[in-house]
Amino acid sequence: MIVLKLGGSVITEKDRAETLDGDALERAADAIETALADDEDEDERLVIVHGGGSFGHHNASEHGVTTTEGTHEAGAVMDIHGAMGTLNRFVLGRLHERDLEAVPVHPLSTASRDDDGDLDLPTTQVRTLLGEGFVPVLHGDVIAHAGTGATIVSGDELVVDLARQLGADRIGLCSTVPGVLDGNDEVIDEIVAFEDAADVLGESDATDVTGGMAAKVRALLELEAEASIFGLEGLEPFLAGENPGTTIE
Ligand code: IP8
Repeated sequence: MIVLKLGGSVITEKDRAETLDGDALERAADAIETALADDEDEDERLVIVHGGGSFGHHNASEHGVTTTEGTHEAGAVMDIHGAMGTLNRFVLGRLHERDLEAVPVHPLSTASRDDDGDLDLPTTQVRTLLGEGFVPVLHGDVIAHAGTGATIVSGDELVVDLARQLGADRIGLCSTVPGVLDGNDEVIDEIVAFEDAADVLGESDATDVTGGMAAKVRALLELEAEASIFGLEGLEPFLAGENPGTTIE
């Protein structure tokens, strides 16, 4: 079973509010279609999570909402969730055009955080959808947070939690870069400890309320399953079982 994250910066123009990168999304959808068509036994289960990019992050920062700073205003929740819902419909639309049985799972309606900020993401729905042959498509969202109102849950956090709960075999993060880059802009093939790449792991440069590459690597290192970070050109090879980009053990 594979958990795949489509980075928000990959499928949107990240610096222009609510602007889709239609070509990139088409390419991603083509790669997913190819992978599922090649899966003769139909046993390759896939869960997709997408990030926000220019949908969601701008709304979240306008309302001062982060993963820890919450809001008690329904209008703010609707703004952020609405933007993510719009992007989710774009993603689903491209998958449906390819006859893939993709259905949305909105974290606002299922997930929450406790007083300590720990995520509770019920997965019965996702498991059942998978068992029935659907491709669940989740997204970063705004969710209920005990004592804080509502805060952001990033796609990365969902990927890590889903991978752990569902016992994913492989995790893929499709990003704007071809992998984690070293000081000479070369892809680091493998990271087994944060220290392997600590000096090159900076923060994300555009508006991103949920952290950059460093946060991704830290979270993936905690997982049992092997994870890969790769660019759009790596998506098809990844889904075909190869290890493009950076492998995080
Ligand atoms: O792009 C965050 O998801 P991410 C979504 O995976 C928001 O960090 C800001 C609602």
